[in-house]
Amino acid sequence: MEKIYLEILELMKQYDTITIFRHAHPDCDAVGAQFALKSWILDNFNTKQVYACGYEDCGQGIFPSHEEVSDEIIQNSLAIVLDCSNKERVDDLRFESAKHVIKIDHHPDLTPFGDTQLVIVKAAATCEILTYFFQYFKDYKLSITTANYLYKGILTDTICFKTSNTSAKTLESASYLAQFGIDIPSINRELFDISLDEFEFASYIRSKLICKGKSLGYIILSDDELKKYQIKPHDARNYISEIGNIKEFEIWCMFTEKEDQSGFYDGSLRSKTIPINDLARFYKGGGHANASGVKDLTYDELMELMDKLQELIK
Ligand SMILES: [Mn+2]
Repeated sequence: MEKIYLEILELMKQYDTITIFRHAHPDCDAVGAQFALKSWILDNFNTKQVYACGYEDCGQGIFPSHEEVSDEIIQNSLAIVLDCSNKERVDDLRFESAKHVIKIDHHPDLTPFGDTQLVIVKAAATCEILTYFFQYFKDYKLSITTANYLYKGILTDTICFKTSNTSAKTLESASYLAQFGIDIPSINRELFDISLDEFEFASYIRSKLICKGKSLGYIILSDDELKKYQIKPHDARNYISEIGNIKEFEIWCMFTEKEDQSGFYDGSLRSKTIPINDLARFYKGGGHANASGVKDLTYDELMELMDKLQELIK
């Protein structure tokens, strides 16, 4: 691993302009990694131009907004793509025009891309990988701002250190970051406190739970319901955690009807231990072994998927 860390640092030193990308619909790990890397580079190489690219912001936590960057800047830059396993999902495909592309990610590397890759599938978050990297270069400055961004990414991708990929190294990384004086309770509040509206939506969702057998539960939300609560399908699916701590469930899912295509559903699937990503890929999705997504399902396909998931449990 040391060799690749040195190679990446060397590339950062070589380029005057660095553009940092991440996946579409960014979560806290994606933007946490993006702004952590940006602040670390600027803290240590203050003459460089560093840009956080992308078109969307993250709906959770407090992060700076994405920046508008010209084609020319990107073409002359070193591009670093974070937390994104396939290039189609990068939130700004212009990264491909950069002089050199580095991919740093923790998702299964099914479709490698870029000129240099740092992929650690065992890491619970891309922010965890960056923490290894910054820890390796201990002589460089790591500010409390950088530590804050990284901690937010690790905390959210592990759902507060509860996911199966939370390892000793994950906790060591969090512990390392804590040494820089981050405010742990206030980060928790920033990321996880909910508004009264959100509380009411969560209560509604709980009332919509359907159980299939003892070990499988799912929720389906129609476009009308989403409009009534003024919530976007993607944001609504984040509420899957509302049914994530039911003892009886091995697998639980949440589906939302598409805004622009009535009768079609996107879904999030979660499991305690049973791998579900192979099945998810069959339904135009994929992801981690215990957390995957599916896309563009008709109601019948959705029911068929429920049958197949039930078979996986047996
Ligand atoms: Mn991630």
